[in-house]
Amino acid sequence: MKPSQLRRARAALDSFAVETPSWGFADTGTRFGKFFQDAAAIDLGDKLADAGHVHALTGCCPTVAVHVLWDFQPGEDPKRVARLARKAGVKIGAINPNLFQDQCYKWGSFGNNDATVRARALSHCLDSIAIGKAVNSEYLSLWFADGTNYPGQGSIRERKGWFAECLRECHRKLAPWQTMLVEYKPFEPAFYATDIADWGMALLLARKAGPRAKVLVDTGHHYNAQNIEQIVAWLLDEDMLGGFHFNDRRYADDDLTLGSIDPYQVFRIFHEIHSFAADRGRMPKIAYMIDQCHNEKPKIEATIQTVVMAQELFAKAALVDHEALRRAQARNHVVDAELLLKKAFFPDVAPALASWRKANKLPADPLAEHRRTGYAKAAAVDRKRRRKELGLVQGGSFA
Ligand code: RM4
Ligand code: MN
Ligand code: MN
Repeated sequence: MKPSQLRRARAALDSFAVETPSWGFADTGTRFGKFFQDAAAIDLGDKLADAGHVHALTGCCPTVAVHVLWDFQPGEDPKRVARLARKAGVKIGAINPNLFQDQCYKWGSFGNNDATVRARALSHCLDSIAIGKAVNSEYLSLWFADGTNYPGQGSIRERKGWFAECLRECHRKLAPWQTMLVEYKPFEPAFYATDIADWGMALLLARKAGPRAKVLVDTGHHYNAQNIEQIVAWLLDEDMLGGFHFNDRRYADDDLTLGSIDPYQVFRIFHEIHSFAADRGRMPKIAYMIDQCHNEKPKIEATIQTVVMAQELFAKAALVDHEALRRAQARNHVVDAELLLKKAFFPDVAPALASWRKANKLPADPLAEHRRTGYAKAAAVDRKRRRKELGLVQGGSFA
């Protein structure tokens, strides 16, 4: 790498952090079942410890997203959770309310035709905002399983109205330093009409909610032919891109590890962000988060693999020569323009990562270092014993 490229890649790495999800360390499964791992986290303490371990190895994951229902015991003191996180060397990141698991949500949450259920969902969101305030979390991350399965089942417009109303109420309770992220997903669990099915719906609802509501792009929540980087560019241009849920997919919401199927797509997404930053003279504020299911891979290894992949692709995208690209675009030099992207994508950025890690006193190879520490083996022994002592049968909810 040329010294100027090294500098650019290093600066990009300095500006990049990615949030790990608490549920990425727990046993998760498919709709058809779960396969358990002895080293999987049992409780929030384990999840935070695992996240802290990943951060210590990568230096790039200072916060952990939590799911209120899965991670917080009823009546849990949020300050205790914040202390637990601090002890593990991380902070609590996005707060994810759970609006899909309780029986009352059979017919939806904010889109439910029963006003008492909508009120209950809203009050859970307001509790989540209060938790966020108590632990200094900037983000409330909203995903809704709401939708209908059959034509005629519900009034599409009425449900839209209920969503707009409830989201506005949520927004009213945000602290000035908090942001509300609205996630979209085309289908599942609703298979006819998901209430927030695409980025346009999320954008409109976020706009109606208020200025601190933004759109969250989960990379897995798109159809195969959809151009995700174009959506990202539009959201950036509208100042409406709030954050990402990173994962990869072959079909739909497969939650595979980032870049495992199509690293070039992730590169192209990052390129749009770097290109926006180059035009505006500043990096936009974006919450980069992982939302993955590690059903077959060891969870910590999969998380490290994801983080390193994200760093590599972010650094590569920083190497695109924006001025040359502009010139090529102005002259309609299609081949040259395309090659400028490829020229940044293919070279190995390992030297930049190595020098960044060295400067930050981090292990040269986080995955190898993780294996060397024996952390996962020790966790497996400890957690297997604790499960037995607690009489825990692995299972229960999704994470
Ligand atoms: C959804 C969506 C949400 C995640 C749930 C469990 O598909 O991606 O972000 O919290 O799954
Ligand atoms: Mn998601
Ligand atoms: Mn998903």
